[in-house]
Amino acid sequence: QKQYEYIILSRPAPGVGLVTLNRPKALNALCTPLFKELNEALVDLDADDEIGAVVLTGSNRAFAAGADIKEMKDKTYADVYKNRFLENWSEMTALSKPVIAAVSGYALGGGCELALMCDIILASPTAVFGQPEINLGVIPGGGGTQRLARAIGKSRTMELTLTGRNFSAAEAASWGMVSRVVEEGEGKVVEEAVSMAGVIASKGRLAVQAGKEAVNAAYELTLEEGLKTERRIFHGLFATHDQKEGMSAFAEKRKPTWKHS
Ligand code: CO8
Repeated sequence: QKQYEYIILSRPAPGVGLVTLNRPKALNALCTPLFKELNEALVDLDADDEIGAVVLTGSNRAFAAGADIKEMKDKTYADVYKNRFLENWSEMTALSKPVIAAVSGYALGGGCELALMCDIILASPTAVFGQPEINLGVIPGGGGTQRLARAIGKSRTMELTLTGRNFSAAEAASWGMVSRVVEEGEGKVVEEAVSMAGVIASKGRLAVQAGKEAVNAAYELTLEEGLKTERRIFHGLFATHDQKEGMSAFAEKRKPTWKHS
């Protein structure tokens, strides 16, 4: 297995990959080498036949406190434009397998945007979200204005982007940005996320991949195109072993055995 400096990789349950951001001294600030490792690990897990779903988490104190401000502060326009700064951050949105963010503590700036790039977000009651970039003289650059607006609507996103105020796990849940707030306790949110990932990993992988693809299409297409896309993907699943197996198992009152083919 590869050696990483800023992340920890583990397999806490069958079919589940867990990536833990591990830069505690900087509250998991997302420096370039950290993001490079994260992208590499996620691509490897996505290609791993043993893995059905991935959990991404940080520490109890911080999911991630944002992009690394100290790394960014002296960059010029020429630097960031020429080197296409942050463009690779969204590579993880191209993964086929679902990624669940288990958020505890600070998820600020790029940290909040990282959570928003995941497919499902679970939050601990201690989670603190925010897009504080306005306080640094900039705006979100990792999709904050776009993904947050789609997740919670224009007025709230505008307020949060322009005031930079933090928002709580309870607010995030009531606005539908996170699936739910789990019960209090250190490690609980990771436990819940791993358990959810385990459930997803126990399904047929092709159907899970198709479900993710279809839901994501809702964010890119018109309703008509989206419905058509959904139907095409649905139709496509009739070419799989797992569709025959899943429906036969139901008719025969037994548990299906997925072959992921
Ligand atoms: N970058 C670099 N270092 C950081 C960051 C950061 N974002 N956040 C915290 N740290 C460091 C601190 O400098 C400190 O280091 P040191 O001990 O060497 O002084 C250490 O982490 C601990 O932090 P604090 O002492 O500040 O801890 P507190 O508990 O007092 O405060 C806070 C915690 C409130 C989270 C505070 O650290 C803070 O405000 N951090 C900055 C939050 C922020 O503004 N984030 C947004 C950054 S901009 C951004 O993310 C742009 C996104 C770009 C696109 C992303 C694409 C996905």
